[in-house]
Amino acid sequence: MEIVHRSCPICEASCGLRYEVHRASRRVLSVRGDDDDPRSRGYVCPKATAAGAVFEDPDRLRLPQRRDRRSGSWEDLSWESAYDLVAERVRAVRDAHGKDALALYIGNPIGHDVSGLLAVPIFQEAFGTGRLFSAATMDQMPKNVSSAFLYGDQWAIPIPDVDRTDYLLALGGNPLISQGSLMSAPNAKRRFADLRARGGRLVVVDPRRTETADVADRHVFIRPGGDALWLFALVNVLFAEDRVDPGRLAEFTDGVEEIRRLAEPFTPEAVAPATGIDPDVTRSIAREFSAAARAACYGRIGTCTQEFGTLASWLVDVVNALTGNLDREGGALFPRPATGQGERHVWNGLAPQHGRWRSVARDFPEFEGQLPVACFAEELEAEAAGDARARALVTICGNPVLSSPNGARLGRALDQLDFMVSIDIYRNETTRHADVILPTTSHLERENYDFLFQGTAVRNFARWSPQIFEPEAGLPDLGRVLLEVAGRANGTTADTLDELLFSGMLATFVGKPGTPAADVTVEQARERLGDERGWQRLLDLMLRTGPYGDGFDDAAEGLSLAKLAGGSHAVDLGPLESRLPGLLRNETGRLDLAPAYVTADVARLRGALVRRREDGALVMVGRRQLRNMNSWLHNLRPLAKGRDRCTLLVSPKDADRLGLADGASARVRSRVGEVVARVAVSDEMMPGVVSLPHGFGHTDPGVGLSVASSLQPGANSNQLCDEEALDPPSGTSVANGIPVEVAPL
Ligand SMILES: Nc1nc2c(c(=O)[nH]1)N[C@H]1C(S)=C(S)[C@@H](COP(=O)(O)OP(=O)(O)OC[C@H]3O[C@@H](n4cnc5c(=O)[nH]c(N)nc54)[C@H](O)[C@@H]3O)O[C@H]1N2
Ligand SMILES: Nc1nc2c(c(=O)[nH]1)N[C@H]1C(S)=C(S)[C@@H](COP(=O)(O)OP(=O)(O)OC[C@H]3O[C@@H](n4cnc5c(=O)[nH]c(N)nc54)[C@H](O)[C@@H]3O)O[C@H]1N2
Ligand code: SF4
Ligand SMILES: [Mo]
Repeated sequence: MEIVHRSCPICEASCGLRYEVHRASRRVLSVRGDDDDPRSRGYVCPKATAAGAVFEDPDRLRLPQRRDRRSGSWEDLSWESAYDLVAERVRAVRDAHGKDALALYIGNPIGHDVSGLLAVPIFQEAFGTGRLFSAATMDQMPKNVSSAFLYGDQWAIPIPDVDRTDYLLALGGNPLISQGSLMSAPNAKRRFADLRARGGRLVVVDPRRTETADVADRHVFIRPGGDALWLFALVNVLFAEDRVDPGRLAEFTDGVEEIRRLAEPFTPEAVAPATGIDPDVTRSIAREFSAAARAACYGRIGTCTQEFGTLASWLVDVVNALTGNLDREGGALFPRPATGQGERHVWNGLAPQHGRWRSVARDFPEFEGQLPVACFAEELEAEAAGDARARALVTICGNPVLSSPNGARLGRALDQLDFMVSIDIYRNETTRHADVILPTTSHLERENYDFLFQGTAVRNFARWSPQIFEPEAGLPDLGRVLLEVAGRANGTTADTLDELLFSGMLATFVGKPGTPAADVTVEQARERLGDERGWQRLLDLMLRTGPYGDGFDDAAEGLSLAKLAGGSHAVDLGPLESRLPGLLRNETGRLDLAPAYVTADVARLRGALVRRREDGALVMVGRRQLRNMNSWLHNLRPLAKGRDRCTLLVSPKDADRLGLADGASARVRSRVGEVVARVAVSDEMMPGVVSLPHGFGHTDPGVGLSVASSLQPGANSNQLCDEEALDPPSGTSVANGIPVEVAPL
């Protein structure tokens, strides 16, 4: 028996875990919270067992699989023949139809695998396709767009300083369940209790009285999609009552007057019908927020995947900025990743890129290289995209048939492809359509570094996690598979791409003024990093040149991969600190708080002011639950067992009106689809709003998820999500606020 410490690879919180393992028998004996982890301090949720359970899951794929299109049966392939087959088919499609005939979809778990994150840019470049889709346009893309135009970096996202604030105004997030997102905060419950214990207040704005609302000082129901209107009303009150004071930001911030003008129509009275929020409540929250010594406004999924996602995401930062809470302690601050990717010297000098090309079927512009996932299916269809359609697809760690709009249509479109390859550890609703599935290591079979979530955490940290088990049957890391596929499809090798990546990164990170490696030459850095290829070398380079790095001096205090690997817990790098204006990536060094790209959408928002809701009209929102992680943990018995969790929450008023009994089945219909779900009547729902979790719908006979299909299949809520409904500036789908009709079955 051995004790190994690792971070949890399931959600953003990345809690520190303590595994008890028996390596010889390849068994995980227990998983507990790591009391000595400075971030999570012993916290765990039920999903913490998942890494072990996935490792042991007999349904997890260990060898490449090939599907016979005629019989539908699957056979094992060797790695060599799988790579060669994929390369040959990809090349054939590209040669016949051009680069854009290839499409890529990238899903969420790549965020938990540094090998994949570091390889994916070169993979994308090697494919060179304009048809890149990802889970981002069902997630944080509106925040990326807002940050791209405010700060010049789509990943410069201000994170609420939850541990030091006196007033947290949270819209459209449920951190008690999610453990915070774009606010990675293990044990959110404890943090909120501490906030209240020091005299602070937590206010939650959500169409559902969530678990977070239950521990808050105040909960306010809001009509889905109403956040931009309501945040503008807060801004309106701040100006009307002379409460605007950007503080230190005033010196380098423009656009405040324009915001005053834009906010004029959005008085608390004007937004009340559309938001459902009493003007007195709006005024009192604006007053409390501006009066608090330190306050943070925060928005998450409910403010992003909705009709006005970009405006709402932008206004969250505007409210913070106007009250002097942006970029200050106890407000919202920018993290500083140890790997240096947010540093100014990494900037390529370009303004945010968008509209360089457009989707074929809908003529929708790309943003920073991505097209909306709402356009995914149609770009593959002969009917919609004609001869210019995509004919081959690579999916990487994603299950868009369950996670993106109108999965049934997407499923049919996948079957029109000439060739599809999925890099994934399961045969699920999406990957079952592939011709080849390439599995990669599961979490305990690989080393990892918490790369992405350094940029979203409430304190700066660095965390290395060791491999616990040797990969089974020679399973490669995700990063290696990406390089092998990209290399072979381009007549080169994975090692050549690795070297290309390395030399490019050396040029970017080494010898830059103001960094620990300012005086180091590329040759010296190369020598100190050694010849061993692979992502570890790339990561070491980033760490040693990063803001906390040792500058390649082993004797210095700073970070290196070796130093991190010598410890067993996360390294705490301190609280978030002010970074403006130095962080801004533009030539002027000034913050434009009212960027034209974003404010252009205010005209559309004004239209929502006059819209009147029909009596009895219902909209649907989603919700996350403690034992789910999007679609992919339902095959683990400990997480899937128990009562039906894919229930439709309905307020007593609506249930009464519609004749829906608690526990009975209901038919839920939208413009694009229909699902059946069991009703749970609950006064936690705002009247006029129903809630159904996403990620379920494991009813497809072709999937290899024996537990999910039998224990907790549920219904695919995205069957109701309309691919035509999106937030235009970001291309993000309206997954919250879907017009639906509900009737007893
Ligand atoms: N209606 C509605 N829809 C939503 C949302 C919502 O709130 N409401 N949320 C959206 C959000 S925020 C997200 S992030 C997306 C997620 O959307 P996706 O990323 O498309 O879906 P997941 O369910 O996370 O699927 C993850 C896939 O990765 C695979 N996988 C897991 N671990 C590994 C690994 O270590 N290696 C490899 N190679 N594969 C792995 C799993 O088998 C699975 O196929 O869903 C979005 N969809
Ligand atoms: N247990 C668990 N944890 C997770 C995940 C998971 O699947 N399970 N997924 C992870 C991922 S990928 C992500 S992105 C994060 C998401 O993290 P969160 O955003 O914290 O999680 P959600 O439960 O989706 O919360 C969205 C909330 O928005 C509300 N809402 C819906 N529409 C509106 C609206 O128009 N306005 C407002 N103000 N609120 C609205 C919903 O009622 C819901 O309470 O969680 C991460 N953590
Ligand atoms: S909250 Fe749960 S799933 Fe997320 S990192 Fe922590 S233990 Fe893992
Ligand atoms: Mo997400």
